[in-house]
Parts: sequence; C-alpha cells; structure tokens
Amino acid sequence: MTQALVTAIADMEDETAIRLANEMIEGGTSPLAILDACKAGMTIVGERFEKGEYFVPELILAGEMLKQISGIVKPHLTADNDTPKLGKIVLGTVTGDIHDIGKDIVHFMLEVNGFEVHDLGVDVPIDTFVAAVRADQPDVVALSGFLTLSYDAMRDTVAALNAAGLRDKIKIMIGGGTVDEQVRVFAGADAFGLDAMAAVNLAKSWTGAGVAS
Ligand code: B12
Repeated sequence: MTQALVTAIADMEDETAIRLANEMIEGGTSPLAILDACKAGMTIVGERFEKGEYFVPELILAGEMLKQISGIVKPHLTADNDTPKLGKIVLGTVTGDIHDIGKDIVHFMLEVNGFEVHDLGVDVPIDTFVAAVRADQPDVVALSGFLTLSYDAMRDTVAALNAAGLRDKIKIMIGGGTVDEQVRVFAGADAFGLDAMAAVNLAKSWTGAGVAS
C-alpha cells in the first residue's frame, strides 16, 4: 500500500492518496512510514516538474495533498504536554522561500519530542530572525529552505545573527531541499539535517538531552 500512496501522489490522484493515507493509518502503518511515502511521491513530482511534464499547478496540488495527509498523520504522533521542555527553538523558512510543508513536519516532530518551538512562518525577513533570537533567547535556530536561492538567504541570516552578537549563544541548523555539507559550510551553520528526525537528534545533542534512536 506504501507504493500505491507514492504512485497516487506522483500521479496527482489526490482522492486516492487521501483515502490510502486514511486506510494506512487505520490499519496501523507507522505515521513516519506514511510521511516517507509522501517524500518519495514528492521527489517524483519534483522530477516531473524539472522535466517539464508538470507545472506550478501540479506543485500546488502536491502541496495540498501533503498538507491533508500531514493532518491525518499528526494526531497519531502524540505530543506529551506534561514533559518539561528540553529547549527552545526558533524555526522558519528563510526570506524569498514559501515552502512550508517540510518545515511544518520539523516543527511538529520537535514539539512531539519535547521542544518549545517558536515558528516564524515562511519568507521570514532576516531582521525577524534576529529580533526573535534576541527576544526568545533560544538554544537553537532552525532555518528551512527548498530553493537554491535560499542558500544565500541562509548565509545572510547567519551573518546577521553574527553581526548582532548573537551567534555564539545559539546553535544553527539548516535543512530542506538539497542542503548538504557544502551548503552548511557556505551558510556558516553548525549542522544540516535531511529530515525531521535529524532536526530532533541535532536539537537533543545540543541541549544535552541525548540522541533519539
Ligand atoms: C510542493 C512544492 C511547492 C509548493 C509548496 C507548497 C508549500 N506549502 O510548501 C509551491 C507550489 C508553493 C511551490 C512553489 C515553488 N517551487 Co516548489 N516544490 C514543491 C515540491 C514538489 C515539494 C516540496 C515539499 O514540500 N516536499 C515535501 C517535504 C516533506 O519534503 P522533505 O524534503 O522530505 O522535508 C524534510 C526535509 O526537507 C527536512 N527539513 C525541512 N526543513 C528543515 C529544516 C531543518 C533545520 C532541518 C534539520 C530539516 C529540515 O525535514 C522535512 C521533513 O522530514 C518540490 C520538489 C521536491 N522534490 O522537493 C518543489 C521544488 C522545491 N520547488 C521548486 C521551484 C522551482 C518552485 C518555484 C520557483 C516554482 C515557480 N516557478 O514558481 C516556486 C517558488 C516559490 C517560493 N518563492 O518559494 C524547485 C526548486 C529548485 C531549486 N533548486 O531552486 C523544486 C525542487 C522542484 C524542482 N525539482 O524543480 N513549490
């Protein structure tokens, strides 16, 4: 059924994708396995967009499918609100970039794993990150971005935090799209992560909370 979900997303069969996600969750499939299938489907959508087989409307429909499926999956990843918070995180998609599906999953997984998350949203101006770090005094800043152009915005955001004298008080992680070690070095971040669990593990390691398995 996992492969059927990948195919339904890739082929823009939104009703089938939503039905399958519901059936999988009811049948006991792990929420993370469902999100992995979504990622595989989105990768195919991205490839078809690159080849000129799909256009922006398909990206929008893919985004809507994933938001709906996230809504189905999220209640099954229960947050324990009584647990003392492990640390504070300022999160946002960098300026010029409006992709928020991956960021929202990172937000949710950090919260489920005991972090307090201040989510600044998408297309976040550099000054807004600086102001939030000054006001919230987080342990970690998490920058999301899916566009190649976002790497410049990540670098500029890190530089602005540095210029404001805040850099040595925080750890900075980046993620989204095709970020890798090269982008991390370019942006001046402390680490990059490929998925939401990587974000959780980094945050745990930096706040002394141990690393999730
Ligand atoms: C859906 C989508 C859209 C939707 C976004 C809807 C939304 N609400 O987010 C819409 C239609 C708005 C859109 C617009 C555009 N898009 Co678009 N989009 C996509 C698509 C198909 C999927 C992205 C996605 O949500 N994936 C699903 C999530 C779950 O992905 P994920 O990577 O698994 O997420 C994990 C990690 O990224 C990680 N993570 C995320 N953030 C962070 C942060 C930290 C700190 C850490 C540690 C981890 C982390 O954790 C996540 C959860 O596990 C991608 C293709 C692709 N393969 O990614 C193109 C893609 C990103 N888009 C692309 C483009 C070109 C555009 C447009 C410029 C198109 C246009 N001509 O207008 C615009 C740009 C708008 C803007 N200014 O931002 C290109 C980018 C190319 C590039 N290298 O720059 C891509 C790669 C498509 C392609 N192959 O060409 N897009």
